[in-house]
Amino acid sequence: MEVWFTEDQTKNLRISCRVKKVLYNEVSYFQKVAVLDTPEFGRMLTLDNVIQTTERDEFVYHEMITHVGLVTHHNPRKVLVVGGGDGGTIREIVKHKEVEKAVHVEIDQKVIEAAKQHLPTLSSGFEDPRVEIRVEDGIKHVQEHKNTYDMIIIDSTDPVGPAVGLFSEEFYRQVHDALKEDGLFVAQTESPFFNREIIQNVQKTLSGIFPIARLFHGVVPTYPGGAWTFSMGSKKYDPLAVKPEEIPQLETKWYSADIHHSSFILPPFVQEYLNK
Ligand code: AG3
Repeated sequence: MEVWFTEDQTKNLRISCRVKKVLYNEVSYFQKVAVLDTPEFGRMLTLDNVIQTTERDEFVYHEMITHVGLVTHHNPRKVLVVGGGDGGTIREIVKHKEVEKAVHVEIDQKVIEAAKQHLPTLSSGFEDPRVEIRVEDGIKHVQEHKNTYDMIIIDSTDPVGPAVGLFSEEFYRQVHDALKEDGLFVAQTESPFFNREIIQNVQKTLSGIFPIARLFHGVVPTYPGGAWTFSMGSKKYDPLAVKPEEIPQLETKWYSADIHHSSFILPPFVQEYLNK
């Protein structure tokens, strides 16, 4: 029997992948959590039938959501991750020796459990002694920790359901206040093709809160449209001012000194709607 997984990426567009085996399939308090083994992308984590990450293409997203900001900061010692229970973001953060503590706040214990059981190449970073995992509401954690972090990473799902609050102006102000005086943050901000309004709004909001607001991008084949954006809000450091020789040699497959800068070069159609 053929088994296929399908995500409705937009109202009019779907992605389907053949499934070899269903490795995990549970309903948590928040959502349906599944890990599927697929011939094309390896193991795949889905939440409410939305692809979160796959073994084959996760490296681009996880390297971009972490290294661009960590390198820009120069000396990130205390880092917070909100979301990203699969562990990919944490795995990249612990590659930085200067990081003394990485606090990981995930709202859904079942996502962590699924990743620990079935996504070992992502969840490996959880074992690092500098990592503290907390199963709680990221919004509340941010509200309760003022002036605490050098970098905050918002590794969220799409802005539907519980993640809506993670894209709000109020939350970005709280993130600003949870950062130290030279802190910065990075959030995943969806597709430049299908989520133009989200990107416009986030960038506009961040420009009103942070002295430096930037948009950069990478490629994630299993996400809608393939091209994917990230937004940075920074109190002091500008990612564009990082000199190539300051970028450390990290074990990466996508991020590099050249990619650091090229990822901020935006195609005219995006630049145009950002200027509006
Ligand atoms: N966060 C989810 C990004 C959004 C994907 N959207 C989609 N497939 N419609 C990824 C978490 C990985 N740590």
